[in-house]
Amino acid sequence: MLPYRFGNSRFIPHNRYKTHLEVTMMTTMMKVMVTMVMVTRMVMSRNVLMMVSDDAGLEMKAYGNTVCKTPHLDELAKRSTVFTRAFTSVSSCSPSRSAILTGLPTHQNGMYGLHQGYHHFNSFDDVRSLPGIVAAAGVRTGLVGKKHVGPDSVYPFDFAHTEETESIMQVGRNITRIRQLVRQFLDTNNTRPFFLYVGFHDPHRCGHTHPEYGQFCEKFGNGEPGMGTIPDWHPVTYDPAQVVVPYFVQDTPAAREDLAAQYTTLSRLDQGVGLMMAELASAGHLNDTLVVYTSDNGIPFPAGRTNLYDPGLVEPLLVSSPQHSASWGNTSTILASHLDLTPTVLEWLQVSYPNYTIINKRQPAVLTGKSLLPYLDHGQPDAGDPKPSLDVSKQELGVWLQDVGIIRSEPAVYASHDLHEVTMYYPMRAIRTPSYKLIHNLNYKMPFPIDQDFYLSPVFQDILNRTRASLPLPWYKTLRNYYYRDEWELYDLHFDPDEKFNVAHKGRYQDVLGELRARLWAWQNQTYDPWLCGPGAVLQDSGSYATHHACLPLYNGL
Ligand SMILES: *[C@@H]1O[C@H](CO)[C@@H](O)[C@H](O)[C@H]1NC(C)=O
Ligand SMILES: *[C@@H]1O[C@H](CO)[C@@H](O)[C@H](O)[C@H]1NC(C)=O
Ligand SMILES: *[C@@H]1O[C@H](CO)[C@@H](O)[C@H](O)[C@H]1NC(C)=O
Ligand SMILES: *[C@@H]1O[C@H](CO)[C@@H](O)[C@H](O)[C@H]1NC(C)=O
Ligand SMILES: *[C@@H]1O[C@H](CO)[C@@H](O)[C@H](O)[C@H]1NC(C)=O
Ligand SMILES: *[C@@H]1O[C@H](CO)[C@@H](O)[C@H](O)[C@H]1NC(C)=O
Ligand SMILES: *[C@@H]1O[C@H](CO)[C@@H](O)[C@H](O)[C@H]1NC(C)=O
Ligand SMILES: [Ca+2]
Repeated sequence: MLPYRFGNSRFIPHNRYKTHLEVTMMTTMMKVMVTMVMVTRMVMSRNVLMMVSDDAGLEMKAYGNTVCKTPHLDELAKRSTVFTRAFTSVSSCSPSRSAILTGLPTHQNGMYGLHQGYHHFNSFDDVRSLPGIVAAAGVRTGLVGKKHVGPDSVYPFDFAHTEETESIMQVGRNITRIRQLVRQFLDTNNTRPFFLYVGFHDPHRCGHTHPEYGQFCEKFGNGEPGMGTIPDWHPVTYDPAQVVVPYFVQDTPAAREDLAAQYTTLSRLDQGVGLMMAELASAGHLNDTLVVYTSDNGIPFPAGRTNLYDPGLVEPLLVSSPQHSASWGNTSTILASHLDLTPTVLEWLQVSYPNYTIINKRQPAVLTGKSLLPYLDHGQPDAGDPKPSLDVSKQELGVWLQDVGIIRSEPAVYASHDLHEVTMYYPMRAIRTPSYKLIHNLNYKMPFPIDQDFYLSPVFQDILNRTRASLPLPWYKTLRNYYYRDEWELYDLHFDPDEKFNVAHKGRYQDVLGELRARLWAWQNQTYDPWLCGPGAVLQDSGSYATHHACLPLYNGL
């Protein structure tokens, strides 16, 4: 047990935001503490290091992958609660990062798609994000690496070295450069609490923008002629025959080579995470900093990034709290969402969410996520199984289905996707419980769109080539059913964790479908989703409908 752990997180000393009475109470409590030196230090500071990787998945030992070598993430997992059912709220870079930093889903914060270039999506001007909220409470904020959100007024950082100020290759992939910048941030002023966000660009693909460095920029800085060196990186290479091919990727030589390249880039990310932890330790902040590691969206493989299937939504999530060392290395199977990260950081820093409205709505913006700190006390010993497995027999499930009330009591996370690139309009909404996934494809009459980056990837080219040439394609879908989706997709995850059989039209699932649709609709309504009434009706919420919103029918047959 750490000397400064009081057992109740509400009583963690933090003079800056406490009333005089609370401070007096806590001072009294502290007098009974034996190790005064540590306590005094902790009183001064309560910090956050949030590390967000780019398109990384579960390729690490803590999530059952023993082929991809990630010793530093493994180390971090040993001092974290490992959330084995963590989900992004949208599987697209800028929208996801905006949701992480605001606690609001993409349709509520306005970041409907990518921020860069001609996509140019931005959050609404009056949205409040973590860096702005905590800065107002005296916390120093820093961002090193990929930002990919805007406008600056919504996402202000005191210290920022991003793709907007220098090359993303340097601030996002050169781990030596990242380490130098993080050290600079930690050295600048270590008397104020800080919120430091490190946005690794690894292991994002780069075949589309920098093919000279390989499909995943796995050669950048590896010391070979023309590649430069990254002094802190020791590349790890893999035999394509050895990689773990996930169920949603075709098992072909092209896909295996793609995965092997991804693994090599993951070694740079992993070593970067190790460097960040070493910097935190040498700055003396290992014991007063909440460390969060996650990735923004699913891996850039079929059914992954830009999809709301689990390969697109499932994320690694390690939360390391020095206040919760008893649960270090334990797993938590609660459903965690990226929408929980803003409430988690706010609780840790003891800053409350501001009371304000977005786009002239009469109701204040509310966070639909939850703080994860209370769950750090309820970890389970590692069961070694990251997949949902509730051990419900078919018979039990029959009973379960009849009692919709039980389903209602199941926890849920939500997802909302509108675009990725500006041309890729494909709005989807989803609710996921431990037992079910329901996806609403609003634009289901159109083929699912493919982004420029993924299009050129070997794994997708292989699917196109094999489909065109009618060659065997050992994949769990066909190109046609990947493109054309039903309006409602319901998956029974106990029997079908790979989401292969849509049961939305099956009679015995109609109660579940109705229940999940109602909950999804209520969440969309609560988060002011402009897509609330699609595709069969039009939302009216102003003028004479200002006080009672309505979905007015289009008679379009949908
Ligand atoms: C953090 O706290 C633990 C437990 O009290 C202690 O063993 C360790 O030395 C501390 N580390 C630092 C860097 O202060
Ligand atoms: C460090 O932070 C304190 C508190 O906000 C401030 O008064 C001081 O000027 C800062 N020092 C530096 C070197 O930035
Ligand atoms: C990475 O950054 C270090 C420190 O700035 C620099 O010396 C090195 O050349 C960079 N490597 C690449 C590949 O750009
Ligand atoms: C973590 O797991 C261990 C067993 O490995 C268990 O004894 C302990 O109670 C768990 N801690 C928490 C906080 O759940
Ligand atoms: C938020 O602000 C509004 C408008 O000023 C006020 O009516 C409401 O009571 C406030 N809510 C809270 C929880 O403070
Ligand atoms: C796909 O086919 C094109 C055109 O024949 C070829 O250039 C490319 O190498 C193939 N790619 C894969 C991954 O099979
Ligand atoms: C929809 O949201 C509005 C505004 O927050 C709320 O007043 C209303 O009760 C909600 N309707 C439903 C059915 O949840
Ligand atoms: Ca991404």
